[in-house]
Amino acid sequence: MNPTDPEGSFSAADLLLRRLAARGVEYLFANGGTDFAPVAEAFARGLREGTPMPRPVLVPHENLGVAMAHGFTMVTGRAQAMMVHVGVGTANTINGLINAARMQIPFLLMAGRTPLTESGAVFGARNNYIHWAQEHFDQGAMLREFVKWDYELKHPEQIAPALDRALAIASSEPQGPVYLTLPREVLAAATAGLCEHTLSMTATPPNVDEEALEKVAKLLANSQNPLLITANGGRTTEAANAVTALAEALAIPVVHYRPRYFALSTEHPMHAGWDPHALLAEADLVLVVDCDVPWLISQANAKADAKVVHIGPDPLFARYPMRSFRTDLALTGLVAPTLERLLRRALAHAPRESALKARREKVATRNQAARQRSRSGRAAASALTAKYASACLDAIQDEDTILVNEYPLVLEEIEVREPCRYFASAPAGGLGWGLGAALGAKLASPEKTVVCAVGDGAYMFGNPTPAHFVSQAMGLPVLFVVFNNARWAAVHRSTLAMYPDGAAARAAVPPFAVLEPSPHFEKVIEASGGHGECVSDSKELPAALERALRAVTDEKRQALVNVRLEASYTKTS
Ligand SMILES: Cc1ncc(C[n+]2csc(CCOP(=O)(O)OP(=O)(O)O)c2C)c(N)n1
Repeated sequence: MNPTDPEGSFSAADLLLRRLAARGVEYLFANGGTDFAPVAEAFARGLREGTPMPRPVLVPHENLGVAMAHGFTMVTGRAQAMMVHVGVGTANTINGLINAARMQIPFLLMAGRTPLTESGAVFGARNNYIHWAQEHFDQGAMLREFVKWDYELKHPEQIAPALDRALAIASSEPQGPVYLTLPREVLAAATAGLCEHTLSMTATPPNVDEEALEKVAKLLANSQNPLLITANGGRTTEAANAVTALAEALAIPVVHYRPRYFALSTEHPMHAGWDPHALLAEADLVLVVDCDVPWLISQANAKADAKVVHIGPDPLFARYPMRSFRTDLALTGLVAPTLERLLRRALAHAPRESALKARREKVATRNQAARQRSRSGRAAASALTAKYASACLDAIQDEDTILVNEYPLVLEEIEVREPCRYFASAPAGGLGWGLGAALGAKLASPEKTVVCAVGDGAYMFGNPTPAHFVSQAMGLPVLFVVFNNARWAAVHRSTLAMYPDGAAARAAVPPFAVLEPSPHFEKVIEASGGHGECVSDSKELPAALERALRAVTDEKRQALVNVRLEASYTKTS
């Protein structure tokens, strides 16, 4: 084929776009360079010919693009793809990729590869000075630790098998990102044509071992004080329902420790709050459900005679170099089917209903009292604290809201009864996730209101100008609420925790933690047609949030409220 002849046969890039669409990839997040020429050409041809292809989303920073794909998939469960520019673009994805890997988010990351050939004899060969310096000995090496699989396309005929294999591996449990590099000559080369059938399918999830399940069921039926700790137990509606059913039927208090999803309604009688450490002192059986860090060993531990059971698609978190929480049993399985079967088996052991009833009442009373205590003084608008701002944000959200939280929300103040509408950042803590994740969530659920809570630090890590650009360009109105304390409080807190009486604690200005003068973030969003407000008087916050919400829901414009918290760096709280 004459490769420049648009009427010629298919190039590998043509097949790439068709194959992604055929495998159900709806969006191709993209941040291109010289490696994109065959893909750009194929896309224009496909548009002209009405070929089904993923919808491109141009994202002017790679980390934001990965966070968007993450946000889309955390809401839908459907893996998406991104293509970035060779090694330099890949380098910019790695923060988001680490977050996605630790959250087991299936995701296909593709990158161009500088043209392999120098002479110009092969179509697509080097024709730009950057093509030499951009070559890597091993481009995948920089992210290999955080992908399940990586490969470089060697030949155009590999498009279908390589993409099918990549997506199948990404979507098989435990799920995660994969990486494929695409040399320019290979992308531009002609292929024999389409391959219609699927070559690799997602593997079935691990099935829990019945014998081990029976052991846990017996422990559960005989336990006087069981405790369930989870972080990801609400990853899907089915999983959240299964956790709730187990907790209800067997009167198990459920702690969400550093949750990324909510498994139980925050108002559920068995919802035992956000900190497991005190409850460990009484628990004789601890179920650790899809939870990488169930407690901090430096703070507390399970009782010596308690049994600890870890449950999840990867209950050992095998990709974590060290993780030594006591494990008497580890059940490999998806949360929903495993807990459903565990409940059936535990009930078959006929736990005493009178004992369950007494425990249910005791746990519910204690949880209710704790909830009331932590929400007391909610309405007091005297100080513009993170707690007060969280309560104000809570007041403007309802069952049709998706909440994306990159740290600042005080969870005690939040009322969320439905599964799969609260999402928080990955345990890897790669800042810069929130803005993109919220935009991805909005892309996935245009009918929902998406509210994104970030600190001023997280906001700046989130590539705000690219984020507001994408919001406007793609018509994705999100309400961003910046909890602005003009500092990196977490960084300073960690210094104080290690050196409570040290020089840094006594310093007038905390080292490496002050973000002053604080920018007018509300003006950044205005540059992309958004509604921006700054609030420094607590009494004005509810009305400002209402106005911003209306801009999002009624005017379909993105909005930002810059909440100037009363936490100057002279205070340590
Ligand atoms: C990419 C990245 N760089 C640095 C850090 C270290 N870090 C953890 S929390 C934090 C400060 C976050 O500031 P902000 O969002 O304003 O929240 P605050 O701590 O003030 O509550 C930093 C810099 C990180 N987690 N990720």
